[in-house]
Amino acid sequence: VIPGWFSEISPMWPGEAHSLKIEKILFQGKSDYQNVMVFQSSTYGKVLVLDGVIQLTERDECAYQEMITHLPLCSIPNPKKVLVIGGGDGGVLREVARHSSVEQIDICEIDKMVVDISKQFFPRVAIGYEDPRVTLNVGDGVAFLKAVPAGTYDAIIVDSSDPIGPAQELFEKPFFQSVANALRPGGVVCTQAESIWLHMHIIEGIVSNCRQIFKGSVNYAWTTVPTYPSGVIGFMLCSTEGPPVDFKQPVNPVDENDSSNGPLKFYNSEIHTAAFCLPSFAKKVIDSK
Ligand code: AAT
Repeated sequence: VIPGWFSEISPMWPGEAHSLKIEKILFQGKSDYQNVMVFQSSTYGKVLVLDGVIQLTERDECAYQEMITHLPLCSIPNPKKVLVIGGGDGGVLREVARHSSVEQIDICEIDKMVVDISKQFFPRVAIGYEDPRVTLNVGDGVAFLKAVPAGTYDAIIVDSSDPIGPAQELFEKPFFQSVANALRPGGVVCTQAESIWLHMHIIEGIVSNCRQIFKGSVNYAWTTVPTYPSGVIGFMLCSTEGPPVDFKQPVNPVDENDSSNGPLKFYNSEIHTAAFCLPSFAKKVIDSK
């Protein structure tokens, strides 16, 4: 550990640790679920850390939040009801709100402290909560989804932390079954699905579960996020049986004239299609499942 630097050390990426220089620690606390820290970094703006793992930085959060949101929402016409699991910082809400067809945005975040801290330190992220279509539920996403009537949502976005800690069940088969049940026919889900460089074994498991559960299409996409482990992170995108969804061909562009949340910084339709192109080593494993 280098004095004055934050190093992201975890058994999920043994033998490596990305580091950021700390200018100032702004908050340190412990919620019922995890340790919460915010610091000012020298080069990535403010950083939110949960249990020692970086959740977002001001500089590169756009790459993650825009992709996890617009990959699913731009793949179907007229999404109306959207559910976000996790994502308590509000960044995904901010992105969902760019879609004028959306009428209802529900979010289920387990940790109220993440919501409060985001409102205090990350106003350009937490701005997502200001949209009147948003309803916040504080609780476990697993339990919340079990109680959702079948066929409720057009899209579900699972902006979850890593599978060590409160998010563990969000990577397991019964959770994906509740997601499929809560979606309408031809509805879509996008889940945080880790790194092709570090977690091929986890991805393999998710893909094989999803192929059994989602009878529409099952795809893996990825993006670059410099402050996430290995600098990339992926998403599992699936649709339920019903009107077919071709995730690689976006049909529902973001309306950039409605720019109350500022312009898009990362997402465009070319990068949408490109996100589904996989390096050969990953393609081989994912296609074989
Ligand atoms: N948008 C920032 C990126 C995140 S945030 C993940 C959120 O999921 C956290 O706020 C966490 O409190 C919440 N969460 C964890 N478990 C649950 C649960 N069971 N139900 C509801 N919310 C939950 C993801 C960062 C990815 C990091 C990659 N290394």
